[in-house]
Amino acid sequence: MISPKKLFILPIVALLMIPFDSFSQRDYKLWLQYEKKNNPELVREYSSKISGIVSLENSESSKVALKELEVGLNDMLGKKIPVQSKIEGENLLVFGSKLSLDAEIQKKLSKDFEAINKDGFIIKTISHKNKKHIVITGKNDIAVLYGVFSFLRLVQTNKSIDNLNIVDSPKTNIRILNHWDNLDGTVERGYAGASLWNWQKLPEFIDQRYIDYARANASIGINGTVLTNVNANALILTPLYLEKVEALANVFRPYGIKVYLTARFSAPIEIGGLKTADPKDATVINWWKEKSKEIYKRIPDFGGFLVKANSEGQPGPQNYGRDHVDGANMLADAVAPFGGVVMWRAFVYSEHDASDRAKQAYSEFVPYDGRFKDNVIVQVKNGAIDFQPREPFHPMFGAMPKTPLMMEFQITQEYLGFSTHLVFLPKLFQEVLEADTYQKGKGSTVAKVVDGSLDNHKLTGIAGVSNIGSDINWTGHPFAQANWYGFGRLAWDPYLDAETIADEWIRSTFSNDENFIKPVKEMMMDSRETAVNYMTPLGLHHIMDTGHHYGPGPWVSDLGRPDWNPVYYHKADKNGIGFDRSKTGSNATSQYAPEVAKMYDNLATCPEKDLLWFHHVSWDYKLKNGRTLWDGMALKYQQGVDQVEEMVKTWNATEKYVDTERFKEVQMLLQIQLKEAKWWRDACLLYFQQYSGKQLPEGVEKPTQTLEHFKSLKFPFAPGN
Ligand code: GCV
Repeated sequence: MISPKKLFILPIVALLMIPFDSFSQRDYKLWLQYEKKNNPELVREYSSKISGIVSLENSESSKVALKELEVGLNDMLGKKIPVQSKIEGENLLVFGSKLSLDAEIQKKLSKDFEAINKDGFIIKTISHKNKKHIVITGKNDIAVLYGVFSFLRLVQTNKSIDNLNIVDSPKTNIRILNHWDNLDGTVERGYAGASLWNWQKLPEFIDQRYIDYARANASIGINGTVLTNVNANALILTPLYLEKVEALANVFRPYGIKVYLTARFSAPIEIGGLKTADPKDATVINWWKEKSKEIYKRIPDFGGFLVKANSEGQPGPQNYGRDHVDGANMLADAVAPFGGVVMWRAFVYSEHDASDRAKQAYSEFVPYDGRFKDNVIVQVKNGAIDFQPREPFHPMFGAMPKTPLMMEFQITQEYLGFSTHLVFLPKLFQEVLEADTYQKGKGSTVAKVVDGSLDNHKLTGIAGVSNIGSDINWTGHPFAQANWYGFGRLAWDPYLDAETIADEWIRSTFSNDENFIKPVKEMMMDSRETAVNYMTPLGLHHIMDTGHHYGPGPWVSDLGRPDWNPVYYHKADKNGIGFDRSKTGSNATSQYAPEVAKMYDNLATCPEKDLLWFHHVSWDYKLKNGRTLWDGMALKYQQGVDQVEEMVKTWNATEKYVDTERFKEVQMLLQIQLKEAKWWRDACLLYFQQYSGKQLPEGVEKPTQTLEHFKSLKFPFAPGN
């Protein structure tokens, strides 16, 4: 018999025997869990179609693909699948690029090869010498790697692999993460720990994280990374750092990920010893040419530069009386001989321009249409202000047909509750991509602008401001991993819908059990609207607290620039609330195509979700549901809180389907979200009530704190600032 004392000690010993990382492994493994299938029938079914793996090539990328197949299939099917280099036997999983395939197979797939682009892949069940096999192929080994991940996803999500016939190509060519990572290891707007890049230990020390990062990105088709913050530091372009960048590029290459850097416009002065950074000055032009040559000597597949110029204090061509075209084209000439591109950001608004901030980027950039060099792509945020919980699509989309425009989404949740709030962003991304610009009549969606199909552009791209950091779970919140995943999937195919993405992600990350998937998917799908409800309902925007943007701050009115103050955006007064951007106001609506402008201009047709973005309406304005604006707004705030309560309940009911660590993590985070949703509701309603002068309608909980209390809250060390 075991003594009571031993009974007490045993669990502790057992606990100590668990390797440290098994606590965190699941979180760390992202959507590449490769969970063992517990359905023997399914295992039998898959095994019967994959009796062996045939790797036809030996490149670094093929080795990565082979390892992935071995790890993935062995883990999921719970047995070792033999690997061979020749097609001998039947029901083999054969992979390799076009030229490695035997002539007969190539011929069989010739139509499919015609249909795919450089990064596209084919996954097909074929009959070869009277034996059935599954072939994964593409025009090069990176495309094959994408095919391999896609095949593994089929198995991860319990899909059939019978008679496969998948022919898939990405619709954009630059699918890129923007890291706002500083050289000192901090991350601007980063809420998941420090920067992944350990500049001090590079180039000699290659953190396993770099490899796992590349692998995760490749698995969703991301093919580029900008390592440094757009608020740039010129030092990254010095030999000391370029050597480190080169080391990272070497790690990422087999995964098909190109490295890009941010170019500080004043670098020729700061690190080049020149007196000017004027883009028309011959010494400056030459300096960038030489710098590019130096970079490409180290990194032959270097992607190019991302530039934030003359925006929020960053230097740019306007410092020398030049314009954005002059600046972008000068850099474009420097990287063109090496096949590089320049991604020039359109996030500009000026303290010297008194016009509506939402109009400024369009006003400045649209006249440049058609003047940029071929290897310049203009990077435009999804909305005209700044990554708000909801913004109408940016009017530049649909207004510059002669210029390739790339989308900039923000994956990190600067204005959406940091990494503590569960907000599934693909819903937001999809809403923007589906928006109709009417540039060429109905159906001219933002997605068609971005994938180049509307105006026949060859250079296309989607960027996402990364939410990745050194946290064990990469993104701070286990569900924020879904935003990284979803971004990659939408960058590959901007027409995918958020629900499909959520489904894939849940299955690959947590479980294939329908009892888990259904409620969790619903929770994810509603989560973005929930956040809008408790933060900025009915078109409100930019009412977050100052600087760090953490929590509500609708009262802030004392910042140096009018357009940095929340009061600039909501314009609440005794008469009502909202920013009049219609014909009677700033006329920002006129920047859209006539059909869209008309819809937004007219109170009767302006979608209520965008109401206060475009109109200043009275507190008694009647909403479509018959409520007054004040009551409707108050009820939306309350609804947001109620929805978070529901999320808490939904999650609590999932305990038996999830490992304890992730279950608890999400549970704790949801409690914070609930607390903060109430904070948002109470602070905003108390503040706006001063102007509406009305009681809270029935059904809205009374605040338990005063407005003064909320105003007194200060967060000097809020992360990411
Ligand atoms: C990198 C917003 C953010 C800034 C960010 C800027 C940008 O203003 O608050 O942190 O700077 O956007 O996108 O350049």
